[in-house]
Amino acid sequence: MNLFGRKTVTEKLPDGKDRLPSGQYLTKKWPVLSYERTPAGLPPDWRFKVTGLVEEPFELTWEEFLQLPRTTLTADFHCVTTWSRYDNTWEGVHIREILQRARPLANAHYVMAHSWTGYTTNMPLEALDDDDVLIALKHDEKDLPGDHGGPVRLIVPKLYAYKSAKWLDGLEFMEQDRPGFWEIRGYHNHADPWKEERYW
Ligand SMILES: Nc1nc2c(c(=O)[nH]1)N[C@H]1C(S)=C(S)[C@@H](COP(=O)(O)O)O[C@H]1N2
Ligand SMILES: [Mo]
Repeated sequence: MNLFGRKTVTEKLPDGKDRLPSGQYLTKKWPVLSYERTPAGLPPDWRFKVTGLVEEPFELTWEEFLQLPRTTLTADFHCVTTWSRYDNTWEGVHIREILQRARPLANAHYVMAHSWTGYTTNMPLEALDDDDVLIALKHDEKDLPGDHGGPVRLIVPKLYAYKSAKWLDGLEFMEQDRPGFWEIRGYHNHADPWKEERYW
């Protein structure tokens, strides 16, 4: 009980961490955060490109990408600028659909996500290869709006949202780590919200 006689309940995640990471506040709105201008839809020559250290590099056209099996999951979203939005329902292609086709080599330790706008973001393969990571096409049952990365973006719920590249067109598997767009400009390389890995 606090001073006002209300219970102060801190929601916990199954692993015991606070659901709301320290330094974050909750919003029901969904702010748009983009460095670049929202592109005017998918480029006609868009391909989803899996490159680098994988046994089976591949490219998919939009029509081929849409044929991949779909999954739906609900996850919280945490932006480094301190807003969090709970219970986003994402529909898209689970990352393991991609990983099982590509088969990363033993020396693939990092991944660079690429946007067709030029945005990039890096993460350990371990962070990408997780149960709740997907390439999203829908949010809360609607096609992903252009401002939010539509028609196709990456979602990595356990890291700050700058790892969730909007307007995705490829994943590059690497042996050595390399900083992406914001990581070069001072955002933390790893970005764990529960460790407040915001800037470095
Ligand atoms: N291509 C691209 N992806 C991006 C960004 C960006 O500037 N460009 N910003 C990142 C940041 S900092 C955040 S918080 C989220 C915001 O996603 P939203 O605009 O859908 O809320 O997208 C991430 N992905
Ligand atoms: Mo962000």
